[in-house]
Amino acid sequence: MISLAKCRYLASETKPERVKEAVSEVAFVGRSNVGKSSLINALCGRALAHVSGTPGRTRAINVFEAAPGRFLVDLPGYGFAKGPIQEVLNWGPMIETYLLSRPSLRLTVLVVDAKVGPTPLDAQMALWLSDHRIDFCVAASKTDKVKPSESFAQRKKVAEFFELSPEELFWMNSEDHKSVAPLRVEILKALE
Ligand SMILES: Nc1nc2c(ncn2[C@@H]2O[C@H](COP(=O)(O)OP(=O)(O)OP(=O)(O)O)[C@@H](O)[C@H]2O)c(=O)[nH]1
Ligand SMILES: [Mg+2]
Repeated sequence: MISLAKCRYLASETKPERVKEAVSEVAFVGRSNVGKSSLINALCGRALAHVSGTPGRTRAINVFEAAPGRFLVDLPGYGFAKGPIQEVLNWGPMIETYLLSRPSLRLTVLVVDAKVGPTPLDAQMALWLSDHRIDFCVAASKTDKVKPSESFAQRKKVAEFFELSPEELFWMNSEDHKSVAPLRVEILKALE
């Protein structure tokens, strides 16, 4: 039985081809600062991935291993810098090369901000994933920032954007470990 509680840090690489071969893996993508690293920590029940209030904290492909050859992959966020910095660091191509070069990739979790909703870059990412036949699910983060009275309507709105039903959109807040349980189930299924 795979357990995310046993997840440990494995490696940090800036070159996609340097990441070890896996049996199965789940990758996390999304806007910078949306809460990808926090989500990984919530899923694993401890502080594994670096979290920061400064966008662009995760700059490399960070790999965590839940069981031999079973990876969770924290990818750098997009959209925090425009122009030269983004180009020099080559982040877009790094993420895309990674996602296209992993036969073991079972699922990609696209994380979007629950309150902000999907941005044009998130829409582009979803389209890119679909175009490349990469299986993905959408997880809305920071749901604690949405007023409880608006929560249902907001969940429905974000879900509809991705042509999902509200129940198919994971709705979570990294401080509330119970809220990440349904996504954890999905991830464990993918890693099996
Ligand atoms: N209120 C609230 N804040 C959150 C939540 N998840 C993350 N944050 C905060 O959002 C900020 C960014 O979180 P990270 O997990 O570092 O975001 P990231 O997507 O990994 O960012 P990059 O590594 O820059 O791509 C931090 O200040 C977190 O504490 C959440 O569920 N609710
Ligand atoms: Mg991060």
